[in-house]
Amino acid sequence: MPRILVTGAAGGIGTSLRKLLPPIYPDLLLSDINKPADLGKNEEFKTADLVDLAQVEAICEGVDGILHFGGYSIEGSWDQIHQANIIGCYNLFEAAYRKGVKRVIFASSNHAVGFYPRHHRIGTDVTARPDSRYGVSKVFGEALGALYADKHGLKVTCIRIGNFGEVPLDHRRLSIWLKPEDLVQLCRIGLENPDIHFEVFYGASYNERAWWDNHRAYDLGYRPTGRAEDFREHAFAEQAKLKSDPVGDFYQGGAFCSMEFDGDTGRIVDWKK
Ligand code: 15L
Repeated sequence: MPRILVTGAAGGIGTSLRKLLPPIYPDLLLSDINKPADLGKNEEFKTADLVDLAQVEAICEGVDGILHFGGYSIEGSWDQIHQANIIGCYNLFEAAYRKGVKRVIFASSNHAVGFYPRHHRIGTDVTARPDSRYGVSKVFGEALGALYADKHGLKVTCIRIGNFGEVPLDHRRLSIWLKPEDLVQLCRIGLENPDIHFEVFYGASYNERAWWDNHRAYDLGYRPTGRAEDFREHAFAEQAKLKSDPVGDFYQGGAFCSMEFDGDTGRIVDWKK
């Protein structure tokens, strides 16, 4: 029975995974910088600050696979991103290597490629186009994953998560929605599939409006059960409450693109004409 470490266990995705993973991986070690308030009696938890390599090594001891959801999950100041997502991510891969962990699943993000326009369909092999310091940190994490896979034989899967949740929240999320159970499927492929060396998947359910070619995940057995269009009316009703955002509505990364934007608006063309 593999022992699986989940970092970021107190965060949004971590909290959901704490409920979904135990039937599949009963030997689960949860970690975060702070203990979750609702920690159950049967849950094993160790506190660790990702910035401290010794603490990260301690949680990697005896572990077979890591689901790395720890770090900063939105745009932040350079210091916040640098500490949690650059130093923290380096420490995670280095500690995994030193402690002989076999597989790492890295929670990357759609914001690694957020500056691709929405009408541009992309695969996982495109040049990075991060839309934020947060997005840059995800490109860095994917690069670290490739390095540890190629140089040290760690089996690494990066999941460029779209928007994780029970329902798609707005028009943009109809293209990038990820149902929690579908994330679990992608994690299982990364933890169990014998053909993994280094892979990048999009973390998206079966979304008819998808901007992403996710065929590699499907080739390795991914069969998402979530269908964004089933929530179309809800998403459109929520979208109607939002202000228009010419930059964010043009690019895949949405509001992460318009945040602090003082770039070339001439690049925003009406492609539907
Ligand atoms: C992400 O990567 C964030 O972690 C999440 O908070 C959402 O903003 C999501 O992307 C998104 O693009 O909707």
